[in-house]
Amino acid sequence: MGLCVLLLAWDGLQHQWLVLGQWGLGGLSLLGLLAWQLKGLPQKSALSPRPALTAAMVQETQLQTQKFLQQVAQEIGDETLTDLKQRLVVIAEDSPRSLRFIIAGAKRTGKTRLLSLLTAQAWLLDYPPQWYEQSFEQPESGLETELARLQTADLILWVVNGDLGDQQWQALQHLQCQYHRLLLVFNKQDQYPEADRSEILLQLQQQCRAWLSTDDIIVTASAPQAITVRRYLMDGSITESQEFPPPQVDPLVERLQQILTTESATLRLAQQWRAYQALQSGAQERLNQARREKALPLIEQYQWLAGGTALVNPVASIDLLATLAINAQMVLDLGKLYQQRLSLAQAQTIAATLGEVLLKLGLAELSSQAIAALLKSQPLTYVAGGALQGLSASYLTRIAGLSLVEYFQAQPFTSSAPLNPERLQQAVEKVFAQTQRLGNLQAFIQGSWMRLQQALSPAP
Ligand SMILES: Nc1nc2c(ncn2[C@@H]2O[C@H](COP(=O)(O)OP(=O)(O)OP(=O)(O)O)[C@@H](O)[C@H]2O)c(=O)[nH]1
Ligand SMILES: [Mg+2]
Repeated sequence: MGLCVLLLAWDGLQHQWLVLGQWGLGGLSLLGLLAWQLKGLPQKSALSPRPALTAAMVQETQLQTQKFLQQVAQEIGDETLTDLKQRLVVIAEDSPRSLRFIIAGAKRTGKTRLLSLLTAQAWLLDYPPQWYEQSFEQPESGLETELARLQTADLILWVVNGDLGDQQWQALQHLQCQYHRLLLVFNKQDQYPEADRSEILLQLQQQCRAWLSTDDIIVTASAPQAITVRRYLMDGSITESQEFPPPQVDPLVERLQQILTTESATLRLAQQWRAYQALQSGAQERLNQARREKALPLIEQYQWLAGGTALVNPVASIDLLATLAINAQMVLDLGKLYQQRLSLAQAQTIAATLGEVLLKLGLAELSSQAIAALLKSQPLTYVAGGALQGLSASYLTRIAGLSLVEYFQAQPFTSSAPLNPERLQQAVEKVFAQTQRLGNLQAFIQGSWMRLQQALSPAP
């Protein structure tokens, strides 16, 4: 725009250059518009391609998994991990087996037709591949479940009939990050005229160029449409008939034969690598579960402590209430449970940050209001002020405690990593969203109120 203004001024001064100036203005405006358009386009964030998988890398992953299982076993008991340890041995043995090929893609893209053509081929191997079909639904909430169903595939043939949608593109990226071998099959090519077909192919190649070689994007027609064939007979008459051209899958079969001859070992390595990763996640889940079971009673203790204090000594502001609710000792205790090496000063910083997050997100205010509204419908009004503060403090302690559990859970084993306030905030948001449902809050209030009264009543 600045350049346009300059050109305008220059244009006014130099009359003899009028025509050229107008061209310049027009051109610059067009350029500006183009740049604006390009900038406005959503930028796809491409995951960077993984380095090629080697036997040494898989061995390293095996050792890591073994070590991790040992660490977890030390903490939660050997017997809880017996099955996972057995699985570790089975994966390492890697006994001969057929490779699993999954034909995946959106509905009605021609997967079943391809499957029947490919299973009919003679795959001259001791263990011919096993074929499966898997429809890819456009998931509304996350890709995870869809991708999990492809986890066992050694090779995925992803079938499209044209452009690759955004979600499919993301799915493919995630799959390649998990070392899944991918082939992109552009099927039903007979539906397009030659020029459009080349253009779509080029676009697919461009979209996936960071992690898929052009050899792995293959054009097929698994069941071409019938075409009308016109024959001119000797007597001058014309007959017309419908004929089905033969399927065109030869390039795909060739590519698959090539992969089977040259890459079988790598495909098996990748499957081993994924199996070790799955084993680690399995162990991590059990560890989280066991730690959570220990963390909950601990959080409850601090809940009653904060609730009781606020009930007896109501504080003047919501800020003070948040401070009272989050105790550095709770951070230390939970940190210890999650094998985080925290000093008292670090625990205090975390407690203060948590308090700030609760206030910043307006959660302290919000939960206090929600509790006040619920209290109005309960026969507790005679102590409403104290009750409101006690219950709010308990509730905030609970949210803070559960957020810490969420936060520590994602930290590596015995870590002394510095606090990441952003991740802490995400943990708080997640926990708050889970606990905020009305039924949960109501149940919490009923349970807590009884508990707080018990804590207050003088011992017999
Ligand atoms: N024109 C054309 N049609 C095809 C081609 N391949 C398959 N079809 C047609 O597409 C339709 C769907 O084919 P299927 O093989 O059942 O597709 P699918 O992906 O298994 O479908 P779902 O299992 O329902 O998701 C059928 O009517 C096929 O005849 C092709 O190469 N060209
Ligand atoms: Mg099908």
